[in-house]
Amino acid sequence: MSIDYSQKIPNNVNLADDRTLQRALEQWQPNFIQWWDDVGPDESTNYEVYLRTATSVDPQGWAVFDYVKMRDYRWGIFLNAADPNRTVHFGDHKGEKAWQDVPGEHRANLRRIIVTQGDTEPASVEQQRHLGLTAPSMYDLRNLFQVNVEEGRHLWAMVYLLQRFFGRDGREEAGALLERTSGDPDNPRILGAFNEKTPDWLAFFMFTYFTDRDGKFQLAALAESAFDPLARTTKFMLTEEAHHMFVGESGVSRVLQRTAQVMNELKTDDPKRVREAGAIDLPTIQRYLNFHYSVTIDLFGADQSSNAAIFYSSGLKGRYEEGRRVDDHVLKGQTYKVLEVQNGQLVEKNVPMLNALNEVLRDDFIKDSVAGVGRWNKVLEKAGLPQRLVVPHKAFNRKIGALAGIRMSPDGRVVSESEWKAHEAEWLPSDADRAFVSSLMGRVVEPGKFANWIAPPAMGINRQPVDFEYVRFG
Ligand code: BYC
Repeated sequence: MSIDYSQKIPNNVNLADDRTLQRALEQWQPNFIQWWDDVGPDESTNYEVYLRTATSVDPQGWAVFDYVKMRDYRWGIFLNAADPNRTVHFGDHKGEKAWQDVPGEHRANLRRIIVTQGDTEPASVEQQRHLGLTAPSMYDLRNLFQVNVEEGRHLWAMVYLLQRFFGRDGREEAGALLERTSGDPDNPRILGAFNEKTPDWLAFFMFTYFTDRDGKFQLAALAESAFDPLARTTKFMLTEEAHHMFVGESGVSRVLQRTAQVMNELKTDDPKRVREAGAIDLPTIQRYLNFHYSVTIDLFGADQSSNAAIFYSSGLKGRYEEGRRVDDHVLKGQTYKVLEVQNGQLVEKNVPMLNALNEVLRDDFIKDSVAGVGRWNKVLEKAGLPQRLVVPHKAFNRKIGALAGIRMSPDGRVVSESEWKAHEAEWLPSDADRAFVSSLMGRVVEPGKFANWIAPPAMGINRQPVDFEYVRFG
């Protein structure tokens, strides 16, 4: 399973043995580079960045670090090792041998899932393209670029599946993945959160904490798939994804650490005074959290979805940690609680579990997210501050599913339109909040220096010192 780097496209799938596929991918490759040049990280072409590159899919020592110009990064196709005895372990095909090819009857659905997954990867690169110009440190700049090149690789992962298993439509879909653009009114990305802006570094950290975590849960669900190549490729993507969530979690922690320090120095919790001292006040951080959390939980789809039931029963997409659950893994006749509004009140109702699998995954995501917010609160606690961050109610600011469009306060009260209007600027980032955060975003890139609004990290990348030269500007 070692990766062949002597090829134009590094891979561990014996690409050289399939000349037609190799040619198709080699034709797509310059279009990918063109896309990277057009909408990838701004002004970064000549930078040499201290990046990790996958060298194997062995969890022990799978990557090396070195200086790389990003457009020379060796994007390639890396699948986890195959288990020849693997069987389908949920849904109607439970117990059958896992599929090495796409069964005709599931072709359209599988293609749709792979395209939706693939679409998010380049979208996030597009959303983050200007952030390098306002990096709070060289360390953070490197992390941004690491995330960007790996999202590019995740696009390769999905494009491989499309081109290898879906013939002509697969090639067309691979092309279209480079044509849609985040936020483009005429040809937008598929899912809502991937058309939002990521205009500043607080937004970037919230995105990598919350939205990359959607990636973790969706990829984990796809890693259960009966379609073995999808399972193997998403398993390896999860290895890379962990660092992205680390960037978000530690990024927000460091913002909080700096804010707490300023609050303690000034002995104040007055947002105005915290802002005057050049730090980000806690209510603004809470509003950013509310926004990114609510937009991200929409990514799990409608609370009741017949697609979700079909994806599960036909073996295309499992649950998070399917193998660890103790039930029949078929779920027929079982129920799950979802929320809806009746007479102005939120009520729970039981629905068939198979139709509620988007909600099941959303609830798993929520548990995991809340745990990390608890770790953020430890930063405040350690600083001796009584304030705490909280995740808003699940029904707050939703645009997808039964709760879409319901006016709801973050603490879970159904509110009138006028109450919503009166409080919106306390609950979600206002233009003024965004303008303030953006006013702090100067570029700090001398090794070891950090912008005033964020604390340095506890340690560097790959055991390098914090003041290591992570980026060499050409
Ligand atoms: N925005 O029946 P429903 C990542 C659409 S993130 C706009 O609930 P379903 C990453 C839906 O497509 C992980 N539209 O749909 C993170 C459907 O449209 P059609 C990405 C939405 O199929 C950071 C209609 O509404 N991976 O990797 O049950 C950086 C009805 O909805 C949205 C995946 O998502 C939305 N938020 O569920 C980089 C995995 N939500 O058919 C990367 C693959 C729903 O009526 N995708 N719609 O036109 C899936 O499994 C499913 O497509 C979804 C939707 C769970 C997303």
